[in-house]
Amino acid sequence: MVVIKHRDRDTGRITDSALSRRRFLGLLGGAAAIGAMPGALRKAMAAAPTGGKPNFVFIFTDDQGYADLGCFGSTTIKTPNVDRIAAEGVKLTDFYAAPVCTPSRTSLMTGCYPQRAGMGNPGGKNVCYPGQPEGLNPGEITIAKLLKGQGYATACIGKWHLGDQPPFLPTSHGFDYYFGIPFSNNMANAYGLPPLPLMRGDKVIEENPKQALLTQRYTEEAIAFIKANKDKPFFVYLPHNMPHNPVAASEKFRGRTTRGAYGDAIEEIDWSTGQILDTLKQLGLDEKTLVMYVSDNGGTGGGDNTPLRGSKASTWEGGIRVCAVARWPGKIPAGTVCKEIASNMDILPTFARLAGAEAPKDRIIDGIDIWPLLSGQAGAKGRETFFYYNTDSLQAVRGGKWKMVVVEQERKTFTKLDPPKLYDLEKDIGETTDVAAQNPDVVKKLMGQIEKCRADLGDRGAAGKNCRPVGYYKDAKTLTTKKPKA
Ligand SMILES: [Ca+2]
Repeated sequence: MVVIKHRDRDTGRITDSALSRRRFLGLLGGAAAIGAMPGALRKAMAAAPTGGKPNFVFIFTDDQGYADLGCFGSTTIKTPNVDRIAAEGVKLTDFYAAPVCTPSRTSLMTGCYPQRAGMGNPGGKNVCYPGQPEGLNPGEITIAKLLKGQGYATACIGKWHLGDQPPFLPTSHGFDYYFGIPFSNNMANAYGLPPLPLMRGDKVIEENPKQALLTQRYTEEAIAFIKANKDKPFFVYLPHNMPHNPVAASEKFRGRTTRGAYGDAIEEIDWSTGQILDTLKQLGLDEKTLVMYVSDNGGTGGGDNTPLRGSKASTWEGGIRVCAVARWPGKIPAGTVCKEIASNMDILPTFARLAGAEAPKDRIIDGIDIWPLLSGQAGAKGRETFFYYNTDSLQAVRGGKWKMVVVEQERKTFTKLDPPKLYDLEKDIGETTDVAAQNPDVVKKLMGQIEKCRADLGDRGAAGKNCRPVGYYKDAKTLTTKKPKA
């Protein structure tokens, strides 16, 4: 039982309301119920969740389409476990990442626009390549470093893609443990590159691991880490290599969908997610753990981004707006939908706050604390703006329901638009009809934002005044070497 002191506003009489634990947790979980709570409790709730430091499990998929989850409308791929996260938590419809892997992961790790952290286009490339001297600067403060500072056990299991040289690896960026492939699963033999490395810590333990077994192996590693660290707060970052090309699923999942290997791989990731949820439940950690599931960018090839336009590697919504769900029983109200603008930059300030840490104060952090959104606080607002970059090209801005595009992309051609185009995403989520001419005031306001951002973060050919340097390692070499032909 939980007893709450309650002063009646009219009579001034103090009464006790006894609630069962179940009802109490139900109250904590209900957005509507928060408004009906006694004032002191409501205030405490708004300030911070109670009950010690929560665990975090952040599942990140690679190139999964916006519509390729049951809870985002898929009828061809079954994802009951991820759907359960949404049903028992929150679905975020307007969650943004970046058009491709490396910048997206930079945002997640640093709480910043990738350009801010020097990783918008490291070494002039769209993503990090094997043996490249550039990577995430060791001077950056990652979410893993922050949580480690709060006593968390931290693991990165899967695809890293923020540099494969010693100072850039997960174990140099705040993770106690690393297991996985440090870049994309296609960056190997077929592209004239050395064999694909599978690493544990900072050592290569295998070359060219079987792609079809990656999801299963990552799942086993994640579960083992959770079990080993069940008695202290932990942060498990699980960036799957799947469903990135060459996409593959283990035998049990092959042929399960009409969507080929892509659909099978997502159903296997869904199984993996179920295994993790089951483990948390068995260990009694459900109510102590925030689980989040997000794609790193839009779908491509086999992916389905309906109803969004475009796909991966573009700043059309289909390239950069991603499926996202989060669950924390008793803290995040069940079955809620958040349509406010949020992004993977916002994870660092949010997790930091929940863990009792502060986001870094000695540098610009672009992320905002979205706990009020996730926890369904009445009137909570998301980001006021979101800027769309493709490598170092500033292409669009979103403010409220409006998206203004200044550079339009058709395949690899970027075209500067003058005048810009304006889309009302509330009425026209597919970005079909330019309404700039009818809304000159909106265009003017958003153009001011674009100009500010251009000075701050830069734009093709012009450096931003507030960007930090990319990391550089002069003795860079690939983790594996090509075998001479026999
Ligand atoms: Ca990706």
